[in-house]
Amino acid sequence: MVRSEHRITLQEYATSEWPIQGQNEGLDGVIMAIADGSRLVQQQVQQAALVDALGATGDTNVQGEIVQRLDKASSDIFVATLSRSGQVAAIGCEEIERSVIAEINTPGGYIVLMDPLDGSSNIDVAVSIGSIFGIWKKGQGEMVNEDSLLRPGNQQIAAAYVVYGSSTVLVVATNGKVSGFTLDIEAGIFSLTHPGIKIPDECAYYSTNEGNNNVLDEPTQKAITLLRDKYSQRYVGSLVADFHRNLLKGGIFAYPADQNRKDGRLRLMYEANPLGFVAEQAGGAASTGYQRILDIIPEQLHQRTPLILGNKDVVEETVAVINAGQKD
Ligand code: AFP
Repeated sequence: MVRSEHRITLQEYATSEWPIQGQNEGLDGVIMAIADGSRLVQQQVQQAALVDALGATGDTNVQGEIVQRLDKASSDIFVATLSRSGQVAAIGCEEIERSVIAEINTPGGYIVLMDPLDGSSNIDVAVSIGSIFGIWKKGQGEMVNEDSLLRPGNQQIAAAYVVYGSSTVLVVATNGKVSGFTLDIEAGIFSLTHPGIKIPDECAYYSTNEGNNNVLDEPTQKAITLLRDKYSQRYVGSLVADFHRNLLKGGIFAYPADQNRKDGRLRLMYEANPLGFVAEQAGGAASTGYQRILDIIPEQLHQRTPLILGNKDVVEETVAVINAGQKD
């Protein structure tokens, strides 16, 4: 296959774009650690059925959900690559109940919260899955402990996610800039393929689990019906894949609270906050239905939240319908 012109590699981009004006020193190391880990996870995802790595471990995680063998493998991989980077002081992870604190409390450094493999129920059926990362910077000289991870999303300095789909794409958001890199599997190199991502003004899709309709309250049902009347439905069941499509094509993702899930389904610290940050940097928005996601003051590492995420105008319209209904 003939390749087009030389593309900027992630390594080249990382060294020139991060750190930004002398700030965020070492952020390039964190992003490269995520890229290194995602290459290994991509290989495992691709090979899983051939090397008998599909299926569950037999354990449940802190949320009471079944842990897939690839969940565990991905968690181990990213903990290792992030720890090795020397830039990460603490890691919070969906698959690990307590946070992982680096042995040496470095004076600088980053705090990373991650969902190492999002969309577990899609692993065994060859449907797109992904990894999600929120990145915070700890204070100069600050000693981190478990509570240090409970920072609001508006203090993130970067966020990233990877989609393992028909291609493997890493998207990184820093202040005001969202860039996408595609993995050349043969060369093992990520190159810039999606510079300056902005959510298109036009909303094409809505993504929600329509099977939950009967357990939504009336205002939320109304808001979803309005989305159904205007847009095409696309729902993969891996947040990261649904979000990626909506980011590139224009769309809104909604997993609101319902009778069975009063606090919502998705995790604040390593799903909603990072993707909310990416959405905002790309011109979009993220809300619980009542509050900006990034302004939530977290209480627990694994807490859940309702999530409405995507095109700013459509998120705002949806939130307005939900709120108007509550006042009736
Ligand atoms: P799993 O990792 O357990 O498959 O959950 C995936 C997820 O957290 C998120 O990626 C999806 O958007 C959402 O759950 C799908 O939930 P439903 O299966 O209830 O629609």
